[in-house]
Amino acid sequence: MIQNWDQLLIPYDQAVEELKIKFKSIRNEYRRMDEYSPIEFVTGRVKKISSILDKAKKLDIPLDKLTEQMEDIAGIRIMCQMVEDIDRVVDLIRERDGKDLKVAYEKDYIKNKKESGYRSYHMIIKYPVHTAFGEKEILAEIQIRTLAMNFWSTIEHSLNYKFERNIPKHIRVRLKNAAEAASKLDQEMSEIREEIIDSQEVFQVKSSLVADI
Ligand code: 0O2
Repeated sequence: MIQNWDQLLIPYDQAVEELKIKFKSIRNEYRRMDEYSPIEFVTGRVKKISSILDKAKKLDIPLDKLTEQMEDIAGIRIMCQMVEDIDRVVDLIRERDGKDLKVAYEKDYIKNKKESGYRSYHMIIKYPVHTAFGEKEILAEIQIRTLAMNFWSTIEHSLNYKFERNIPKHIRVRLKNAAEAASKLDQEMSEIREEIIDSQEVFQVKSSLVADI
């Protein structure tokens, strides 16, 4: 039994806030230099207590081992426009290994998509948080995905919630078709990547000129 959830979750809250700022800053830097950013937007959350308890039960994690064994109590999601951008973001994170974070391991659900159709690149990191009571290293999961992958997984996640992880077969088949379509959309966009990047750089310069007037 955990007596004080608030205390347990404080470093996770802090880690999510810090990591969001760090990745948003990278995006802002690119934009300020009028360059194409591999990061489109960033979100983050601390898992709800009820979800932590459900997952601990599902994965057989004893509650006194939560902080060592549950990897996604702190979760960051980085959305990219195109699949190639994911590699750039992964490299940006790997470059920080041993600096402000440590990369524990990576899971490539893009090369090895899940049975459900889920695609995303996951990096499990160790992140030091400086709290009022000293330094604490926590685990966090960074999910890196395209906008199309995010669209699909957000919808699939809500259907899983609605059907309590028992999505009816006819909907599952549709979802798999939709996953294929999302993958095709990513491929098509990649084919015209250079043109898209050029057009967005021009568009960004133009909109900043308008904003200056
Ligand atoms: P939430 O609400 O997003 O936090 P698992 O065995 O899949 O339960 P594990 O072993 O921790 O989870 O690792 P995995 O497979 O890398 O999954 C971790 C997270 O990836 C999940 O967290 C989801 O966010 C996402 N994910 C994995 N598989 C799927 C999928 O098939 N569909 C969707 N929509 N998301 C997926 P949680 O705790 O399940 O959920």
